[in-house]
Amino acid sequence: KWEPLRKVGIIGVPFEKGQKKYGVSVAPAALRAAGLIEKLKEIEGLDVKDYGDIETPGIKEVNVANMDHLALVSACNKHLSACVTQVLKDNRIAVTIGGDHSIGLGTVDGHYKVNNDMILIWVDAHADINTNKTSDSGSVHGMPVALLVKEFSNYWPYLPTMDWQDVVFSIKSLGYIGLRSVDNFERLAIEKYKVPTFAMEDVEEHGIKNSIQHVLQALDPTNSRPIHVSFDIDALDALEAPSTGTPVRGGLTLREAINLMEIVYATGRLRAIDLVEINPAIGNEKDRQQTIDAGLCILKAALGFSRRGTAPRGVLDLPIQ
Ligand code: B3U
Ligand code: MN
Ligand code: MN
Repeated sequence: KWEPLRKVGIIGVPFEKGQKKYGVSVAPAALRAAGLIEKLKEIEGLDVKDYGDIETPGIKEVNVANMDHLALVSACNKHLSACVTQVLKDNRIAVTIGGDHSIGLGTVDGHYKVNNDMILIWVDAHADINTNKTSDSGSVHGMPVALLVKEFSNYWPYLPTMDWQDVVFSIKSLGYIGLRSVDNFERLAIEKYKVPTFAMEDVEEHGIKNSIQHVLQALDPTNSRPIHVSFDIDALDALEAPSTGTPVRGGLTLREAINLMEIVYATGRLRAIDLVEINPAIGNEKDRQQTIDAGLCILKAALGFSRRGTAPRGVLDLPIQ
């Protein structure tokens, strides 16, 4: 029987070279300034440890066709992977604050090293499963899933600087929620490998509760595997989270995202969360606050905050005059 783990470790990753816009690297500082650590500490019974931000050393670039800044992406993720492994070995849920979504490479690699039976729920408007052959952008934040899964090894050339990565995670352990901007070859991959996917059309039909439950059930029918949720803030509707690099209209409401996280929390099996692609440099002050606040609500829901409220522990009556 699984019980929610009540200890978390926070890792900030001020990294933005997986995409082209300035600003995602500011998100860890912006979330901290908005009270991230304090707000998580307010959650009843939650032990929060801040592991700080990871640094990416300046490094010599390599040239790989249609793959921007591979050497930097690789160096950042190698370091991040080791940090996530450390947090999990400290028996804490690894909460990684990006940064762009290329950092999903390091978080999943680091998680897999501790829990090789983990399942991965990718919550995103995009599928992020392009190779450098199928990508229109050359941005690695559209490729992390393709880099992670062993079934894709034939689709990649030799990638210099990436030797540290053991490509052992299986696409059979992956599910998607929230998709609504999927490239042609990405769709082919989802169909070829039968990835359990609740795109926005399916969320529409089944509701968010059944959608996440179906994905969890499909990946893990016996409810026995640790869960990693990689949450791209652009899964939310562009009206709910405007400060992000590639917003797409018609996405999840914040209520749906909170409910999804509450359901994952309730399994007791959540072991890692990534929150990525918040870009505080996009939009006005209200957009920024709204997006950061949405991110905080999502993390709180994943870590046991109850919208019903929590009665004081061990207290049976109201204070008497
Ligand atoms: N699929 C496109 C667009 C994209 C992916 N992820 C984001 N945008 N945020 C690509 O570039 O691969
Ligand atoms: Mn993404
Ligand atoms: Mn996205």
